[in-house]
Amino acid sequence: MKKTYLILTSFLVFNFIIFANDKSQPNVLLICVDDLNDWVSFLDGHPQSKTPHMKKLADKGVNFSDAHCTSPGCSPSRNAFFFGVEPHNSGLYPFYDIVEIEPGNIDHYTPMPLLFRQNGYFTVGLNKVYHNPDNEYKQKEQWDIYKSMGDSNMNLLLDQGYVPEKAKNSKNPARSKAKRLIACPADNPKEDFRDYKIADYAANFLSKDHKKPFFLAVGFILPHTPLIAPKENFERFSDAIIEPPFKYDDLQDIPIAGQSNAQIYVEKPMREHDAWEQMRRAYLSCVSFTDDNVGIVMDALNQSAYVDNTIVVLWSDHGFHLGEKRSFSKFSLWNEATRVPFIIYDPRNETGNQQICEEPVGLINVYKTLCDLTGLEAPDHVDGISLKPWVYQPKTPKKSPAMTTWGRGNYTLKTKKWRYTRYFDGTEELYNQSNDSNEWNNLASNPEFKPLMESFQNSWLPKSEKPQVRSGIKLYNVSDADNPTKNINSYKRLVKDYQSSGLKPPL
Ligand SMILES: [Ca+2]
Ligand SMILES: [Ca+2]
Repeated sequence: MKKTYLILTSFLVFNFIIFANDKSQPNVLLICVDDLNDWVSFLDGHPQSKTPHMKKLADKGVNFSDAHCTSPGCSPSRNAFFFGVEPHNSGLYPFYDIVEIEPGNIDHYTPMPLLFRQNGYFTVGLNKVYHNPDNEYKQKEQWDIYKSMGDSNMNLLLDQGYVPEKAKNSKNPARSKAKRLIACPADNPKEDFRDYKIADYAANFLSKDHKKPFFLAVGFILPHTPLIAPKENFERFSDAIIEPPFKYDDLQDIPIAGQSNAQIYVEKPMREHDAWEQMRRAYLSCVSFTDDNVGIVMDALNQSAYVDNTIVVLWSDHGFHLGEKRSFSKFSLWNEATRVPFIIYDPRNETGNQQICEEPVGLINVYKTLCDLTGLEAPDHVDGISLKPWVYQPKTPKKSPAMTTWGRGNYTLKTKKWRYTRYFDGTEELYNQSNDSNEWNNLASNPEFKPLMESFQNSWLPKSEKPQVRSGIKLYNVSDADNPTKNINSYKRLVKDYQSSGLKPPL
């Protein structure tokens, strides 16, 4: 009996060592950035963006320059990413506390970190991987280590940016109810910031010996609001900030279901206080701070034993408006909110690295792509396709568009030439990207394009939609088949209010 046990143990140990040293089993480093739009120096979003570390990674790997989120909100985007399921198949359209969702809705899914763990990986999650507080969901099953780190007390330089009065007058502006619109530097060392803390933790992890292959997910929270970064990062943007392309009456040719996605309740105070430039400067500063932190992680990887055997994926959960379409932040189906930076660097990729893939791709495909690149089998419930053909041959033409969902019944498709959007009430938008990349001229009412729009509908829009998962729900900023009037009505009230303010109204 004892002898059998010993033989079995040594067999397991032997196998384990073989597995740990098996070069074909690569590590995964997932760099998850919150609310990062195309204002990065490896895309064409803003000419003043300064992101040398992310650019270095984009230049080294495959830079997917026309990548789009599955949903333009943290919670539905990240749920789709980590479960690998489209919102119309999961019913996870709006924001949730997924720990509160009733059994039978999502517990049959294998989240991405769990799949890697079940296949012998050591899994580490840092800060915002899922939407907070969803990191508690199956935390013990999914993660060997899960760490959350907060900012230390922030010493805000209130007069060196934009801070709403309500926040200024509060005892702790950075934690006040009005914190969302704070855009100013803090006179703290970088070590006080949570994003630096996790970069440092990840760098330390990468400097250590690990017996198993690892799946390391680093979740940076900036440039999510409040837009607070070290003074040093703000000082990099002392020049006047160039205004992004903007059209006053842009919303005029957009159906009301789409218009109501514009966050004019932020656009109005920004104009009243002439604060857009400060907001944009703060955004660029926060992006540059995130870039510094990505640099810390990448430098550590490059100096580590894992440099030749680690797949790096950098992505953001959705984009961000900074005044375009009279909107702020996310929650829309326009390019500003759907387009995301997306890089895959696989050191084994001799044919595709150092190239740009200009084909439209969706983040829903990351689950299957990572399975394909690491040799794991994706569970049956996972949607999307593997992007491996484009990772290895980035110039391969791609027929399928990238699709983004925002609430049940609202979808947008991005092809190389077109953006086609259909809302829950049947209204539509169509933009020709080859001469209207700002999406200013809605062609949907032109009968010439009717057949094209019908072919988009028939070929690519979902034929059925799972009902919205209801339990534990937090609904806001969605006008959709389940909540058709609330957001539209509040938008109409805001437009009226705007019109009486003396400012140039959106319509
Ligand atoms: Ca986000
Ligand atoms: Ca327009």
